[in-house]
Amino acid sequence: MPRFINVAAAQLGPIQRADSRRDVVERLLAHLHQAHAMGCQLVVFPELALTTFFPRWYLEDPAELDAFYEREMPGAETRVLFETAARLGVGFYLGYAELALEQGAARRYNTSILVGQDGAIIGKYRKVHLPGHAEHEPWRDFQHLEKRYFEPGPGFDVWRAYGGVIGMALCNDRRWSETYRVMGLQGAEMILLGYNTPVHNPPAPEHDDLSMFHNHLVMQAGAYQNGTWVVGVAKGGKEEGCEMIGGTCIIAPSGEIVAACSTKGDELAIARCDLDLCHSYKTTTFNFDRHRRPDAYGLITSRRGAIEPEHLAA
Ligand code: ING
Repeated sequence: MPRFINVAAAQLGPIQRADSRRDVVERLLAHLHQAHAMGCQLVVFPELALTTFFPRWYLEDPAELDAFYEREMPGAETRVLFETAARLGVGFYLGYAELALEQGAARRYNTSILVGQDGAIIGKYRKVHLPGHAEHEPWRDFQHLEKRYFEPGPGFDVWRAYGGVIGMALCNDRRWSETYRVMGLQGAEMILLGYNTPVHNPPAPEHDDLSMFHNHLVMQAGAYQNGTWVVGVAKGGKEEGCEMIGGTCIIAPSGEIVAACSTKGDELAIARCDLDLCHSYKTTTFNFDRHRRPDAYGLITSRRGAIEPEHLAA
């Protein structure tokens, strides 16, 4: 029995600071309804899909900062997403800023959830790789304070859902090969990830012209090297003066991009994903049990003992 998921990669254009949760949820609902009309079972939204990318600012007022987080999920303004999912039979992945009370303390995470076609939460993921910096760095055109506003998550999981094995990641996670391998070793057949990526990277402006190349390079490699589908979904366009890349796409286990957005606004890229295509790679080229050698590279798990280039060692 073939296992297909009709997936909608639901790209968002900019979310400005003044846009309310209600404004944004209306856009997400439009995506859900359009995806349903196109026969999709799963909709993948971007990272921090309910607010503007607020880590671009150094916010000193705790109340101003906390307003960007969700204290409950679903909450009053997002419940309609879950109700609509259940009514239409269309589940979703949603990225958002989570404020959790754990052992009486407020903990803040860059989070995503996977919601089933019945509107129930299947799993939650908290971003592992937090890029940027923790202190105000005024030299930058804009800040990237994820290390200040979020705690790192504990790791990567996969869930049995949608007839297959689904994993989640967020944005900078996609640049690290370990992200895909850790989920690949757990049997991932489809990895969902949203991203908010500025074109300009202040520490390395020489990379700016390659931002879209790097975006696709890492996701296509991750898909192929682990025989898994990868769905990468952008929040793109000029958001509070900051140009963000688009590049939303659905990538097959072959590493090929099979669907992509061509704008930087609210747009669906849709593909009929055959989960059994994973088998062709997981049982041959990337048959981990037959070909992988963890005994040969298990010793090097950190930079300890790295050889520095001569000019750096001086
Ligand atoms: N954004 C960026 C990302 O990893 C970044 C940060 C941009 C890192 C450019 C390196 C180069 O796509 C988030 N939110 O992680």
